[in-house]
Amino acid sequence: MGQEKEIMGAEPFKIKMVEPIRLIPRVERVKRMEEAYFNVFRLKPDDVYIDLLTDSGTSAMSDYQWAGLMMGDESYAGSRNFYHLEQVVQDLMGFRYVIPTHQGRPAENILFSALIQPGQMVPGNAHFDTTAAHIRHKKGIPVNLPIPEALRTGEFHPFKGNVNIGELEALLNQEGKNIPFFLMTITNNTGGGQPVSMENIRKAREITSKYRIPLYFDAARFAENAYFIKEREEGYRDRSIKAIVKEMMSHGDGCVMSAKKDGLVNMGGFICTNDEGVYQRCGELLILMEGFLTYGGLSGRDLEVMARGLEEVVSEDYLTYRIRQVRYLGERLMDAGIPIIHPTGGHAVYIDGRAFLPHIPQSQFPAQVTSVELYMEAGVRSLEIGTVAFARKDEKTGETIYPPLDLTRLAIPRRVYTDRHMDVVAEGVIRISKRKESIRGLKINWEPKVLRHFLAKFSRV
Ligand code: PLI
Repeated sequence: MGQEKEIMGAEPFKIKMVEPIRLIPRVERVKRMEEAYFNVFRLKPDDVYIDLLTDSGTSAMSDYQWAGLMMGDESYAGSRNFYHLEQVVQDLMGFRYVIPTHQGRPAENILFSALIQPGQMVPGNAHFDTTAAHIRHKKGIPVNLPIPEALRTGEFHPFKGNVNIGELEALLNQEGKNIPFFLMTITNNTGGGQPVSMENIRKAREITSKYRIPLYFDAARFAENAYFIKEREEGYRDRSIKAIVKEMMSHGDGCVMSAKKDGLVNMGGFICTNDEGVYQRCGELLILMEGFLTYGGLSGRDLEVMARGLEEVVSEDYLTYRIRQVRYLGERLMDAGIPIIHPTGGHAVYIDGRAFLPHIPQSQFPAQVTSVELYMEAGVRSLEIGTVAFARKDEKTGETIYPPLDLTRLAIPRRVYTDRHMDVVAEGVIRISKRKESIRGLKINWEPKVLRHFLAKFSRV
């Protein structure tokens, strides 16, 4: 008997509970979309067949997590579930202080309130929309420094999430005194869920240390990032995911975390820091905004399932299944000639809206149009991460500054859908592609002042 390879590749779980979904008829989908002002956030989930709006807070919990719900200690101060969470996070990430919050945004709000002075710049590889909005809310200036390959959607690069080291060094050299911290987002959600290499993290650490600038992670998808390092980076193949996570985090001073992603929970987050002063300032703000240090806006049972989710997410079997499913959808689309960000990232497949609907100008939101059409075609809800989300008016000239990428994101909830669901999604996109010449653009009729994509109302051009 030779060394035969094990048969592998199926989901590393079996399904214990199901939630029915259904495809409402096409005429109703068209009506629902018009009633929602062509904004997918305004759709009712009962009218959605396959919901790829986000991978945030949409994971299926395991039996181990559900069992943990019953172990909630709802004491106002000192809940034992907080200490479990603290121990898991310290063991996983190695940071000294752990502050629970109810999701990623309050973590950003509190940490940034503690660190940013008006007028300061916060560089990063790719800030997410809420992150950039929170930096601006503290009167700071978010600065994205992606590598050039990140903007070339069809080109392969193993670590498109990397920060541009040359530009980072130049900025720190020029503005060092005006920079409270550097934020490394792993994986980069805005640019395709693309990972950051260990080498890039290490180099960013070297430069930020030279200028005495703390390095924080936006760690929402840290486990997916670690998986790509193991898969693609020289020297990590034989390291465990946990060891890779520990090494990544050893280059940072702390993190903000939306546990709604790689925490495998429906609600939860935290801040970590090694700096006692920062911990104290954040703790005071936490009590003001979220609650006591040992619950941070969550019930004890929520803290427990978060601790258990973090234990589970670093399983290599789970991550192999997870990344493979995202890749499967990407491959189905690429085989049909659909322009997507290549390679696929950790949590989603991103269609390049301008390449997909080249006859629709960016001012008429091709990626938003794709998202709207996909709902009407197949009942699939996706999300625009492009012009609607990121275009801004230049304060001086009043001109629109367009983001470099206009993307439709198909974010895959964790442990929720099967490959057959992915086939339906791919089929929906392919059908749109066949009739795309007849598709028209959209215009905005109303928008709120911040984070307009959540609520904006559109109509057909
Ligand atoms: O949705 P929150 O407040 O738990 O987390 C905010 C947040 C911070 N950083 C990153 C990288 C995110 O992706 C993020 C939230 N993302 C959402 C909601 C998404 O749909 O991608």
